[in-house]
Amino acid sequence: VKIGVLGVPFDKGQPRVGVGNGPKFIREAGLINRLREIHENIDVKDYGDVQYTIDNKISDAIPNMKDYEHMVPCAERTSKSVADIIRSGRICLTLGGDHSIGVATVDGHIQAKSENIALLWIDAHADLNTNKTSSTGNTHGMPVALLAKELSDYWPYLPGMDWQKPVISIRNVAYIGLRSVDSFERLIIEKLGITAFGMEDIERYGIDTILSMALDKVDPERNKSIHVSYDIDSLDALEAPSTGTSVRGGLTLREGIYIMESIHRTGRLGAMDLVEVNPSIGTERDVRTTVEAAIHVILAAFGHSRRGLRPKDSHEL
Ligand code: DIR
Ligand code: MN
Ligand code: MN
Ligand code: MN
Repeated sequence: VKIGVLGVPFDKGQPRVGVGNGPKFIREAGLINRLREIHENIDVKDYGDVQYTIDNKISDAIPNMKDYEHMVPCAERTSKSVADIIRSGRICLTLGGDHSIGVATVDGHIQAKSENIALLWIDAHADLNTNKTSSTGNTHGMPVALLAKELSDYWPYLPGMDWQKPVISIRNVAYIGLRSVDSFERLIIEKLGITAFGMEDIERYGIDTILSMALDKVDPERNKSIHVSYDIDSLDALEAPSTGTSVRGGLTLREGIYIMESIHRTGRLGAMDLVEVNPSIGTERDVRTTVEAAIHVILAAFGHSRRGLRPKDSHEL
């Protein structure tokens, strides 16, 4: 397994400072070496952090899209980096930063793999607002709406975003973990029949069944490259307190890990984002809890086994 790690220390998609330090804290907790320790066939390359410069040509700010002139150049750089990493034969692991970067990582994945991808959006929130429906103007609440073909008519012309095609059909998107959905988002989910599993569905069916149901919808032939965009606030606020918009009643860490163990078993993970870890929120202990949760979820995605791995030459014992 070849992995490319990319940091996107972007925090302008939401109001709280600190989420830009997510990549730094996750790396400092030993992510790269812990990935290498999963087993000897793992090849990890760290591509460092995406740099961008604010685009002064974007003078016409878009109504109700905060810091648009920051979001655009960061997204363009991120998309290119993700596409390059995937083209070089690696699974791209992007560390956020806030979830507005999901536009760019999914776009990059689609650019690199011309075939359809299946997108799993693991989140307490639907991130399905347009600038017309958002009550906050925060772009971390908008990435899925920017990506979906079916919603492209509902956006104004977005200067500087011409490279970004709303290429994914919303039929290829499944949500898991929803429990804080705005009323317009709910309307869109119902109108378009989007595959969306809220916490009550997980309660009812269990996480294993939910995952099969999700893949039956977005990847029925089990042949797509899978993109998992994992918002750490999908986990319960007790499991991941250091995040900007935590919501109680979420996934346990066990369910959160199980999702990625299952996706690993498909052998078709193409890219994963781990976003919204904010080390400036909560106590030192909260930060440690959250960063460790993020790392456990990531390690599961790349084959870490909770039952332990057999030693390589165990047949000789
Ligand atoms: C809300 C909150 N739906 C918004 N979104 C969050 O601002 O659009 N996304 N917290 O992660
Ligand atoms: Mn999100
Ligand atoms: Mn969220
Ligand atoms: Mn968010």
